[in-house]
Amino acid sequence: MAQEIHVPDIGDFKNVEVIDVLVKVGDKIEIDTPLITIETEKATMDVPSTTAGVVKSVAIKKGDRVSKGSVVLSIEDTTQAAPVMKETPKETPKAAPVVAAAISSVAATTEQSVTVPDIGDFKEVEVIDVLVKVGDKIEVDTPLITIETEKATMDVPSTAAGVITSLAVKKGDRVSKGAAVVVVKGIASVAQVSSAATVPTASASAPATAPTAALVTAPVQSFTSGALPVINEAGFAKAHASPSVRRFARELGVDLSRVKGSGVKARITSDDVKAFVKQVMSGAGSAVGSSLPKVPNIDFSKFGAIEIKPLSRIQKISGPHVLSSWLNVPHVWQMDEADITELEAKRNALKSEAAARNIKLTPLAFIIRAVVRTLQEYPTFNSSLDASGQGIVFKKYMNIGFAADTPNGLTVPVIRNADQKDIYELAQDLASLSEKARDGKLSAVDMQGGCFTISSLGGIGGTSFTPIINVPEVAILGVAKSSMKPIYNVKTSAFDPRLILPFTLAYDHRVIDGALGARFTTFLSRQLANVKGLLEAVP
Ligand code: CAO
Repeated sequence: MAQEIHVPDIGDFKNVEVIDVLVKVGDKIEIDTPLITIETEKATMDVPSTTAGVVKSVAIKKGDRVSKGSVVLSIEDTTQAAPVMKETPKETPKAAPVVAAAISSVAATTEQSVTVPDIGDFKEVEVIDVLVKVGDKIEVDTPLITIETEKATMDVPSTAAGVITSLAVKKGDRVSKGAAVVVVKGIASVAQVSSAATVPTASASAPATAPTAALVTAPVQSFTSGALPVINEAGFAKAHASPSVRRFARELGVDLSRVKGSGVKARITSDDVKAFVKQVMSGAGSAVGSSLPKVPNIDFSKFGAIEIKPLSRIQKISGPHVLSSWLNVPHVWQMDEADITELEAKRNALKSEAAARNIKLTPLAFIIRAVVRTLQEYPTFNSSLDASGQGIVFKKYMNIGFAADTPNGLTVPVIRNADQKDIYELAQDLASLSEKARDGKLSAVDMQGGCFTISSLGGIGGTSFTPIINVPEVAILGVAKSSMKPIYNVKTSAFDPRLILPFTLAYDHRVIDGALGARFTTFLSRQLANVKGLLEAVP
């Protein structure tokens, strides 16, 4: 049976703007699933569903204005629960209007008491979260406490800036309009605020306590290399959290649908978000990794003699980097091969001339040149996901890294501006950087700024392998050993002996799809077969 869901009692507010519609026709929703977000001059509120079922029609859109009783949508009730009376909804906004606190007394340089503002008809409302502590430096709008009536959950933000000198409430307390929340000291100039007149809206708010800020800066940057998963917008919208916690999660790039709520009715608190970020930072790892089963801890000495050697410094650094890529990046490996018969003939012909100039002309220089031409054709492979995971950063420069095997472990020196270098210059850079790598003399700068990496095991052996992307790059090329193969010639109907180079392109499937991956390898294969093109002067 279809039921209409209405905007519940929202106090004295009328014609309130709908700033977000969180569901669509066909969505299966539960009781409490947020349906729309509305914004008054006092508060931002999510209007949750009062029944479970499937959305049949949505009566409003973003930008519409609604009042108490406005139809939000109609639902086919799959639970057969008793219908909810239109005018007296049982449930009202779950996630939170942000209600500004009032400053009961103002003294520009002395202490100020911040009190609970006008919260409508509600009295003795429970404090379900205290978001600050004594000593915290807060701004105007920093959420102080979260209170919950039977109708709504609200954050009470500060109307004063400064340092908190005392807290007047604790979790579980009951407060009414005018109750003291905190005392704040050290405000430069804050105009007196009366609760109804000049309260800020939720969008101006920023949870900016000192410890939080410290948490945000460094780790979040490193997460952008892939540790935090991309936000699932549908899940994020449905998460049971107040607007301030949502904003906080957005700032940190946390997907709320992955956070377990410890609050009332599993509501997600800011502490839950912080704990989630800490968990990711600590290497309990990414949101993905945290649920991985542990590797068994075996005492190998039970089975025979053993010797334990420490990992090298390079291994200690590169291990977590490789693991991060492996856990966070959905890899696809596209295998292909190139006919390099002509290329090798030409390289051998040029070898002595190059050697006279003290240049060792290895196949890798040609491969880098071919990769550069391919990246120019397919610039998506010369990109990275941006910090939010919602955009792609296209790089206008082209620095190519190459994996170098050294006695101390794997390093990846970077050839700068590879697109501006010809085969000989690339070969020179390869030789000098490889030597530095082997001698352990690479500087940090030598290994920074790479856009795309090539890992060549061709000088060693193997028919193919699946390289791991060097995040935050989005692709890597793994080159295996070339060998003579009989290739069928349609013109002569005979098999010709050709030198075939096998290679594998690994790419990040969040950025590159399969068709593009195959186009890249096909184009690369053609470049490698066209040695004349590779030897052309670089424009
Ligand atoms: N097929 C067949 N032979 C190949 C080849 C290929 N794909 N690539 C190189 N060779 C040959 C070269 O022609 C050279 O022989 P010649 O001296 O007769 O010309 C020989 O192998 C050695 O080449 P090289 O390895 O010294 O030079 P390079 O420029 O190809 O490679 C470097 C330099 C630093 C990439 C390489 O020494 C190296 O360290 N490779 C290992 C990379 C690695 O560890 N990757 C794995 C990373 S993931 O764990």
